Amino acid sequence: MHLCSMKNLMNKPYRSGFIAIVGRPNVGKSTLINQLIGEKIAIMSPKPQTTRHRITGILTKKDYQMIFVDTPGMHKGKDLLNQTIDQIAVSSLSDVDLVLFVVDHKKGSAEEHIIEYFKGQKTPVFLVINKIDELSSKSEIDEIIMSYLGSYDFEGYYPISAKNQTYLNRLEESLVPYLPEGPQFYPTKMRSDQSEEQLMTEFIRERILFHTEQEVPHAVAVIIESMEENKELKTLDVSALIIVERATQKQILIGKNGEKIKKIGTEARLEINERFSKKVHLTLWIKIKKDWRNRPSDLKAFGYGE
Ligand SMILES: Nc1nc2c(ncn2[C@@H]2O[C@H](COP(=O)(O)OP(=O)(O)OP(=O)(O)O)[C@@H](O)[C@H]2O)c(=O)[nH]1
Ligand SMILES: [Mg+2]
Repeated sequence: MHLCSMKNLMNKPYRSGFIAIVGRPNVGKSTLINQLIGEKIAIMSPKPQTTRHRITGILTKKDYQMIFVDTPGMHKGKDLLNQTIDQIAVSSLSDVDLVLFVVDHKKGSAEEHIIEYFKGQKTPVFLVINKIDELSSKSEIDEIIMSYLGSYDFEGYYPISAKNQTYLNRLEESLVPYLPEGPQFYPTKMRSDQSEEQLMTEFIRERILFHTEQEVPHAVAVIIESMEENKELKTLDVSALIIVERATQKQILIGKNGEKIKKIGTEARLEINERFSKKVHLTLWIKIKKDWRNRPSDLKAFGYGE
């Protein structure tokens, strides 16, 4: 054996790469990214279309760095906001080293629509079958896999439960060979490329998703208006604006005697306090902006789009 090949055996090359997580809304993509990197960087909710941005989660180990890209659930939406966020997911397919296509139950038309996007590109795709905790037997997993055989040449099939962390280690190990040799792109402690401000708006929006129904969650945007250290009280004073489309939605958010908005505010504040280890004083305002989801300038102002 040559000396240089011995050296290669002893010094494993560092690997680093980008892995996109795509799939239909609500299959558990954000839950998966949070569990993989061990920190909540993407909000999660039982409502479809929770994620609206391209969110980066960074996992750094001794031998490799994986940069996961969480994407909005792909579907054919009607309004401009939906088309914009669908485009974010589609554009995440290129310029990555690997794609994790997350599904839960059997293949439907949404999955077929997404598979069409894979056909035009060369990036390898893993089929990740999530929520296996909801299945009662292994044969149900086999049935799901069978329903995908023949529709695309997947690189591998990975049943998991993101919620219960089942088989996540196995999935992570299987990703390593797909990372090219490369440098550590981000500092070891960095978990996401989101700013504090972005995370705060998302935590507030998550609480709104939990406390509202039907069209309200989709009609809401949140922006931080101001953020200031209060030296006297040793607090961080944050003022956030919740945008809705109609007066009825504003009423729903306020709730009887203002109880709903109070609850949303308290829960968001507690989470922000804990996450940033700061005592936060949070003030929420609600503003009506008719049809903002169809106005390019509003979408941009509220942080949507690339
Ligand atoms: N039973 C079960 N539920 C899960 C699992 N993973 C995620 N969920 C639930 O599925 C729902 C959707 O999870 P998200 O992570 O927000 O899904 P998403 O794919 O990011 O959704 P969008 O952002 O809307 O595209 C939440 O209620 C999660 O708790 C799992 O492994 N098992
Ligand atoms: Mg999501």
